[in-house]
Amino acid sequence: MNSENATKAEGVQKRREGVSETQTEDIRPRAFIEAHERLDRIYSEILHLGLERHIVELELYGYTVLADVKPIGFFDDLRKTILQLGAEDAASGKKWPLAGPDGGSYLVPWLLARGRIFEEAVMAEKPLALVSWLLGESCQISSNHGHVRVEGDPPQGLHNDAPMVPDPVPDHAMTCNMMWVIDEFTRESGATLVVPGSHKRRGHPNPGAHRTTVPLEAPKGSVIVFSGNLIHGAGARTIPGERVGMTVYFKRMYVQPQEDLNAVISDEVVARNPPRFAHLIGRDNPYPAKDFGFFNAKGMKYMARTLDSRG
Ligand SMILES: O=C(O)CCC(=O)C(=O)O
Ligand SMILES: [Fe+2]
Repeated sequence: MNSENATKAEGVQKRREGVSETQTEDIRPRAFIEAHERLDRIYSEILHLGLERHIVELELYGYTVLADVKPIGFFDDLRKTILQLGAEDAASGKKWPLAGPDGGSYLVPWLLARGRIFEEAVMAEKPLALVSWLLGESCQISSNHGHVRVEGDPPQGLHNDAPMVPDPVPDHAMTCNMMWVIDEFTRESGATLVVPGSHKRRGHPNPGAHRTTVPLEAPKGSVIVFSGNLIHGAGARTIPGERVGMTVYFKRMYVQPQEDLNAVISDEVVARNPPRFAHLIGRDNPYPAKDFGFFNAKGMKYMARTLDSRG
């Protein structure tokens, strides 16, 4: 830590104590102190990992590209595993087409419940720190998908990742994505297309929005993090071969998950991962209450107030 960062960290320490020069004890209610501590943890992590530039990019453009998240061999392993699982789905009649029955592009769903490598990916510290900044520490995983795009299919329809929510969507992101760039993203390869800055427009795209997009160009081995309010969609691949991307889709804690990962991930898998993993898959989500019981009390710790949308 350099001296500038050390001073900033000291500032965090002082705030955590919550005591000003003239006041000797922190009189704030416990819930407010805890909410403040959550903000401090997000702040410290961003400084510690040197992610300040990425925060500015997320704020301005609605997306950012991270390098050096994992060694390149990790991305090779992800590719092999996703394609193998996709082949298994096809063999068992469960292929999930992304461009109609005649298209060749497909989705490989439920990844986090289908291999240890995905457990490691969702816990990667740099993208997870940015996700926590966008959605708060209480965020959870909605789904984990492989997106295989092939030549000849049209681009995906543009959308934001706030489906079923009418305009105007909330100012803050309710969801966001890690997009793991497993094959190089270029316009020709079928990179995700985005409308820079559209996360501020608080709405779904208008017809013709494709003319306003740019491709998210990024080398293999990158991880893109983007706000769920950003207008985006997979581009058309115009060269032979396959573009493999992997999303880890995150949501605020009160939002329904796309995949009920909590129901299918075993206690054994939870036990071999860091404590945050259990929370991320929804182990302690108080919703929905079951059998006329009250909410699951374990998740109540986040029901505390903060004025910050990241808290
Ligand atoms: O595959 C991509 O590039 C984007 C996929 C996407 O945005 C989605 O499925 O919601
Ligand atoms: Fe999307």
